[in-house]
Amino acid sequence: MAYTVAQKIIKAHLVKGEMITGLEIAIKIDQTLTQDSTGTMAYLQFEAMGINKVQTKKSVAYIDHNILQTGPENADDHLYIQTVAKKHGIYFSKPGNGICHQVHLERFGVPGGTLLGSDSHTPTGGGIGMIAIGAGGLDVAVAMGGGEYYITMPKIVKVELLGKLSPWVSAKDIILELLRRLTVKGGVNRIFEYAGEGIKTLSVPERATITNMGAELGATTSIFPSDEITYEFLSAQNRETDFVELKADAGAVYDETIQIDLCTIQPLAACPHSPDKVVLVSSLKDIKVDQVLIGSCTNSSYVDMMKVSKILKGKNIPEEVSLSIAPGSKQVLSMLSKNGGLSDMIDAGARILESACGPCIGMGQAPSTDAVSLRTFNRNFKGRSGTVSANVYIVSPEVAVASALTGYITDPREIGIAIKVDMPEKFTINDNLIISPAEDGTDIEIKRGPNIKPFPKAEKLKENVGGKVLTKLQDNITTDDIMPSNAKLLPFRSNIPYLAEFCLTPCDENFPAVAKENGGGIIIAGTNYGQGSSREHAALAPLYLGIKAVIAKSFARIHKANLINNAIIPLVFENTHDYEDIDVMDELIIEDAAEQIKRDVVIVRNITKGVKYKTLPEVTQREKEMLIYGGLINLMKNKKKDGE
Ligand code: MIC
Ligand code: SF4
Repeated sequence: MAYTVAQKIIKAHLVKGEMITGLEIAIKIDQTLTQDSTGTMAYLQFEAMGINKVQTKKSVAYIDHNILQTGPENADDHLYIQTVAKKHGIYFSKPGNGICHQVHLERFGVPGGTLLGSDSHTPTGGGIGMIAIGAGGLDVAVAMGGGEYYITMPKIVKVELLGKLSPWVSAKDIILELLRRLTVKGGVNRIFEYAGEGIKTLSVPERATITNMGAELGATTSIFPSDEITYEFLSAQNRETDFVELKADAGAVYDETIQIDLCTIQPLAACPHSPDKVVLVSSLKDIKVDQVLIGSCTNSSYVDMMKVSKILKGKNIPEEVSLSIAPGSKQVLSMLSKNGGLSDMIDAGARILESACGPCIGMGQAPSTDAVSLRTFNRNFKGRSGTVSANVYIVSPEVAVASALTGYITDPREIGIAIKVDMPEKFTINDNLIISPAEDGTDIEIKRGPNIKPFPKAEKLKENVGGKVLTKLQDNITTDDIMPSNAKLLPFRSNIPYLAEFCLTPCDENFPAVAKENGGGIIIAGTNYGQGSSREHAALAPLYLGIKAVIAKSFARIHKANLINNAIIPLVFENTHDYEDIDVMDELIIEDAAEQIKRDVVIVRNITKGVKYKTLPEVTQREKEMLIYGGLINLMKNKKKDGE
């Protein structure tokens, strides 16, 4: 039988189920990654499992999100993660070492392997030929403990790249083109597998820019084959022994095919406030720019940074523009500092930021009121920058730097002859910010700061589940809406009672108060509910507020899994018109809930209006059990008790 690259890796890691599209499968996870804003919770859950040492081939804990230390909370959480990592067999990447996805690609990713990360952009690893998937912290904790990871076998989409990009057009424009065509929900339950002669023109970091932003399509993951370009990258990282060749078999069958002729792509931009509002950069040319930010896990590689520094060399940023640059890792920063690239940036007037997520998650650099901000990042959801009135555009490094120089959104083809940067033959390797775990962690004491509060526990499903409709939301609600994360809130990622006070407030200011007054209830939403990040806080905060079910037109993958892990029932309207019928404060009830969930159709009765709605749980057998037993932790406890 002929297999695609993704199928080959899945097959080699298949623990349960069959590789049939739409059916549940379980795969063995080789590597895990966590970052600090989801990591604290993941390690608390790992500790609760009582396993001494991680069972993976490699697990790495990164510190890159909660970097501003304006009080003790973040530093306390970092110390917790550092000590937990040392004790339980996990590598620890210290603050300053860089953004998890960039560093993982450089130092740890292995073609042909599986990677599960508590961050939605984990698919960055697909650039090196891994099946790399983002998940909630609890799923990552289970994988660290040696447990399998469950997904619905996705459709495999072949993305055939033809030809070669024109000068000034870059990898970012390829993924923006896909977002333009498919939208933020176009990738749900799909793996995008890149193929065609065009892939040979893309280096590993460029491939990673594309797989990284596959997350914005809602995809399960994205992947490139592992070829001579992958070998060159690994060899430049002194990791040639990690190389294995991986290509699709002749005659491999894909569920869908998309063709992109690279020669026809032009510089693109995603307009406020969604990564799929993509237009030609040239159509935005009179828009004045206040802020330009270059970096993030999407575009902070050595080559990206060198392009930027070469364009900036000998020039000056105009007085009205603020340009900040965050190289993605210590490796990149160190190489820029040695070859003079960094001084070219500084001399042009750029502010150099720490190698971390920084402004991408609102950790500083919030733009001024009503500002236009151009970013090489991957998400431009309203308010994510820290300034609700800001207009954020997502662009390539080339567009960002050209615009920073002119002060207006600029098609870089207008500023002269394109510069070329080659991949280095050897990267500078210095892993002194990566701390190895202890051989024997028995005597390591875990340091827990006062910021760590117990997390809410889900309960066994009651016979009748009901409550008032607390809020009614539109399409494409993001996890940034459900659980806002900015510099003020991120330090409280291990304090759910505090965070719950802000749950859904960007959409409905009174939501936490109304939820409390009514002793919890039900959320009604449109399509693609919970798109964006992997943060399980977007399920834990609603759990704390007593949310029993979310009834939506459709759900985003990771958020739906997080709801189920925490026993909040996700239900999909069979008839989307029923959405219109429901009003806030209607009293809904699901009678005989467990039996209904088992039968795959759940009738929701609207007591206030005296009508019934047919909804579909769209869950697997295992997920049904989770909902009935009260979430993943309770299910695991029960299975242990039963000796399974
Ligand atoms: C994001 O880009 O939204 C984040 C912050 O990296 C999140 C993780 C988090 O909320 O901590 C993600 O992408 O999963
Ligand atoms: Fe960090 Fe932004 Fe990447 Fe999320 S998207 S991991 S916040 S750089």
